[in-house]
Amino acid sequence: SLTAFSVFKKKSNEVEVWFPRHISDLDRCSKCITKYEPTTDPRHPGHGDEEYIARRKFLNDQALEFQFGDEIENVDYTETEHATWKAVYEKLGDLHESHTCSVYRDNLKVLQEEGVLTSDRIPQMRDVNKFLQKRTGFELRPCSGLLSARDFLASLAFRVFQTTTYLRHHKSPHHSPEPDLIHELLGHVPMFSDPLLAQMSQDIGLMSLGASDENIEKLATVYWFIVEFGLCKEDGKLKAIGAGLLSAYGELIHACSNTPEHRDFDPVVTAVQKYEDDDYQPLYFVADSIHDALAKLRKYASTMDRPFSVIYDPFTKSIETIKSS
Ligand code: HBI
Ligand code: FE
Repeated sequence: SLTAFSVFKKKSNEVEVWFPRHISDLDRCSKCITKYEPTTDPRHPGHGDEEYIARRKFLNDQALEFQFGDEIENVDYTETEHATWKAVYEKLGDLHESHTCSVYRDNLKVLQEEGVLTSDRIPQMRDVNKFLQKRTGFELRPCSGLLSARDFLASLAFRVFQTTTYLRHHKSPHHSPEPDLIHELLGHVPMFSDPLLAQMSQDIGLMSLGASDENIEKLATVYWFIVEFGLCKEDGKLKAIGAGLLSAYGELIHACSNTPEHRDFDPVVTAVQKYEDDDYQPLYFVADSIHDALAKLRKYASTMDRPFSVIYDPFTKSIETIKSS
């Protein structure tokens, strides 16, 4: 089948990388990379647990079947899964006032008031989508694990967030080496409810379309340090804006403490910073605000070279390109 990696269109001397032009093309953007598989990696808390591995595979296989236009199927979560959800939900709640930004707290409150996020039950993706639709037009689409950066970022261009549907292992509720549904729902969803964070995510996605491997790496790194592990300053204190922090009790405390290094967010510097993906970060970037991060990112975007510019049409959910002269 065709993927962003396998299709190249050759025109005279130029090689043009295939990229999705319409939201339905995201059916071809589901390439997973294997890292931290519970089947083979002893660092995965589910390693050796056959029941967990089978459950994760069942949910991933179901996610892979999803095609554009399908109604998202409800998942019948087990009592163990609901209990894991509840444990994480309640423990993270202790840090909300002290460690999370106001955008997060405000949106989480609305999600709770509308009954979309409750501690007792794992919400269904369809119900979350109804909420996001009226806030920012972002939508969750089921995916089957860690995607290639190229496919993952391309989805953001269409305000689509590829979402895992399995949960972390019940013996390790406060840490997961890979994205899981708890990370997506408690970390990302309240932030994608914010118009500026939504716009910033879509901007990163639009910049990624047809970009060189080198630029994809830079954009993935910016995404990592701001959308996943970003901090901002509020009332003179460090607060989390990144979903990887908002969904991880231990690292949330670490990130806002004096232990790690903190530097001002600057896309030019951030884009080439090496990062840690199997331990706490030794370094975090701090933005003045989400507004400030978006402004800096837009300035950075104008310096990224591509032989064409990209226009997103929200009415048809499609991309037009204009050749640069
Ligand atoms: N895939 N499902 C999923 N979720 C992520 O958060 C994710 C991904 N693939 C790549 C990725 N994040 C990172 O490389 C980002 O920095 C782009
Ligand atoms: Fe994430």
